[in-house]
Amino acid sequence: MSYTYDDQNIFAKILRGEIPNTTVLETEHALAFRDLYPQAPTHVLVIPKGPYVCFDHFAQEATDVEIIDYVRAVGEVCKIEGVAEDGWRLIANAGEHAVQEVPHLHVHVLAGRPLGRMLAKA
Ligand code: DGP
Repeated sequence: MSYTYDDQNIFAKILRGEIPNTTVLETEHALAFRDLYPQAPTHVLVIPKGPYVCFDHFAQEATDVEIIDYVRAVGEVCKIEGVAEDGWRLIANAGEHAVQEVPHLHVHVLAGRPLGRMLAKA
Protein backbone atom coordinates (compact mmCIF):
# COMPACT_ATOMS: atom_id res chain seq x y z
CA MET A 1 0.00 0.00 0.00
CA SER A 2 1.37 3.41 -0.89
CA TYR A 3 0.18 6.49 0.92
CA THR A 4 -0.57 9.86 -0.65
CA TYR A 5 -0.56 12.83 1.69
CA ASP A 6 -2.84 15.80 0.92
CA ASP A 7 -1.19 18.90 2.37
CA GLN A 8 -4.47 20.83 2.17
CA ASN A 9 -6.06 18.80 4.99
CA ILE A 10 -7.21 20.73 8.05
CA PHE A 11 -4.47 19.47 10.38
CA ALA A 12 -1.76 20.42 7.88
CA LYS A 13 -3.26 23.91 7.95
CA ILE A 14 -3.18 23.88 11.76
CA LEU A 15 0.50 22.85 11.67
CA ARG A 16 1.27 25.72 9.28
CA GLY A 17 -0.54 28.16 11.61
CA GLU A 18 -3.24 28.92 9.01
CA ILE A 19 -6.03 27.76 11.34
CA PRO A 20 -6.06 28.37 15.11
CA ASN A 21 -6.06 25.59 17.67
CA THR A 22 -6.10 25.19 21.42
CA THR A 23 -2.71 23.66 22.06
CA VAL A 24 -2.23 21.28 24.97
CA LEU A 25 1.37 20.33 24.18
CA GLU A 26 3.94 20.93 21.46
CA THR A 27 7.12 18.89 21.05
CA GLU A 28 9.76 18.80 18.33
CA HIS A 29 7.77 16.29 16.27
CA ALA A 30 4.22 16.39 17.64
CA LEU A 31 1.34 18.72 18.44
CA ALA A 32 -1.56 18.03 20.80
CA PHE A 33 -4.66 20.20 20.72
CA ARG A 34 -8.31 20.11 21.80
CA ASP A 35 -10.84 18.57 19.42
CA LEU A 36 -13.21 21.21 18.03
CA TYR A 37 -16.17 18.88 18.57
CA PRO A 38 -15.36 17.17 21.89
CA GLN A 39 -17.07 13.87 22.61
CA ALA A 40 -15.89 13.70 26.22
CA PRO A 41 -14.78 16.24 28.85
CA THR A 42 -11.21 15.49 27.78
CA HIS A 43 -10.86 15.13 24.01
CA VAL A 44 -7.37 15.88 22.78
CA LEU A 45 -5.96 15.09 19.34
CA VAL A 46 -2.26 14.25 19.06
CA ILE A 47 -0.67 14.55 15.63
CA PRO A 48 2.85 14.11 14.32
CA LYS A 49 4.29 17.14 12.53
CA GLY A 50 5.41 14.99 9.61
CA PRO A 51 3.18 14.25 6.59
CA TYR A 52 1.67 10.91 7.59
CA VAL A 53 -1.82 9.93 6.51
CA CYS A 54 -2.63 7.39 9.20
CA PHE A 55 -1.13 5.23 11.93
CA ASP A 56 0.07 2.42 9.67
CA HIS A 57 1.75 4.93 7.35
CA PHE A 58 3.51 6.48 10.36
CA ALA A 59 4.52 3.11 11.82
CA GLN A 60 6.04 2.06 8.49
CA GLU A 61 7.78 5.27 7.40
CA ALA A 62 8.45 7.57 10.37
CA THR A 63 11.89 7.68 11.93
CA ASP A 64 12.54 6.17 15.35
CA VAL A 65 13.00 9.70 16.70
CA GLU A 66 9.57 10.78 15.40
CA ILE A 67 7.90 7.65 16.78
CA ILE A 68 9.46 8.03 20.22
CA ASP A 69 8.58 11.71 20.36
CA TYR A 70 4.97 10.97 19.33
CA VAL A 71 4.39 8.18 21.82
CA ARG A 72 5.97 10.23 24.61
CA ALA A 73 3.75 13.17 23.63
CA VAL A 74 0.65 10.98 24.13
CA GLY A 75 2.00 10.01 27.56
CA GLU A 76 2.64 13.64 28.44
CA VAL A 77 -0.91 14.60 27.39
CA CYS A 78 -2.22 11.89 29.73
CA LYS A 79 -0.20 13.44 32.53
CA ILE A 80 -1.31 17.00 31.74
CA GLU A 81 -4.96 15.96 31.54
CA GLY A 82 -4.77 13.70 34.61
CA VAL A 83 -6.56 10.80 32.96
CA ALA A 84 -4.71 7.79 34.41
CA GLU A 85 -6.68 7.38 37.64
CA ASP A 86 -10.20 7.05 36.20
CA GLY A 87 -9.18 5.63 32.84
CA TRP A 88 -9.10 6.85 29.29
CA ARG A 89 -9.24 5.68 25.70
CA LEU A 90 -6.92 6.08 22.72
CA ILE A 91 -8.51 5.90 19.26
CA ALA A 92 -6.84 6.06 15.86
CA ASN A 93 -9.22 5.92 12.92
CA ALA A 94 -7.68 4.95 9.59
CA GLY A 95 -9.39 4.91 6.23
CA GLU A 96 -12.93 4.53 5.04
CA HIS A 97 -14.29 1.75 7.26
CA ALA A 98 -13.05 3.55 10.37
CA VAL A 99 -14.53 6.85 9.09
CA GLN A 100 -11.27 8.78 9.23
CA GLU A 101 -12.38 12.34 8.44
CA VAL A 102 -9.01 14.12 8.42
CA PRO A 103 -6.25 12.42 6.40
CA HIS A 104 -3.39 13.37 8.71
CA LEU A 105 -2.58 10.86 11.46
CA HIS A 106 -4.22 11.77 14.74
CA VAL A 107 -5.02 9.83 17.86
CA HIS A 108 -7.93 10.83 20.06
CA VAL A 109 -7.27 10.93 23.81
CA LEU A 110 -10.71 10.62 25.43
CA ALA A 111 -11.50 10.76 29.14
CA GLY A 112 -13.56 12.39 31.86
CA ARG A 113 -16.69 10.22 31.73
CA PRO A 114 -17.51 6.52 31.37
CA LEU A 115 -16.79 5.82 27.71
CA GLY A 116 -18.85 2.68 27.20
CA ARG A 117 -17.71 -0.32 25.22
CA MET A 118 -15.17 0.14 22.49
CA LEU A 119 -17.51 -0.81 19.65
CA ALA A 120 -21.24 -1.28 19.40
CA LYS A 121 -22.04 -4.96 18.87
CA ALA A 122 -22.66 -5.56 15.17
P1 DGP B 1 -11.50 11.37 12.68
O1 DGP B 1 -12.92 11.00 12.42
O2 DGP B 1 -10.77 10.32 13.50
O3 DGP B 1 -10.77 11.76 11.41
O4 DGP B 1 -11.54 12.67 13.61
C1 DGP B 1 -11.34 13.98 13.17
C2 DGP B 1 -11.55 14.87 14.37
O5 DGP B 1 -11.07 16.16 14.03
C3 DGP B 1 -13.02 15.05 14.78
O6 DGP B 1 -13.17 14.55 16.12
C4 DGP B 1 -13.26 16.55 14.73
C5 DGP B 1 -11.89 17.13 14.68
N1 DGP B 1 -11.75 18.36 13.90
C6 DGP B 1 -12.20 18.56 12.62
N2 DGP B 1 -11.85 19.79 12.21
C7 DGP B 1 -11.17 20.37 13.24
C8 DGP B 1 -10.54 21.65 13.41
O7 DGP B 1 -10.53 22.51 12.53
N3 DGP B 1 -9.94 21.88 14.62
C9 DGP B 1 -9.92 20.93 15.62
N4 DGP B 1 -9.30 21.27 16.76
N5 DGP B 1 -10.50 19.72 15.49
C10 DGP B 1 -11.11 19.45 14.31
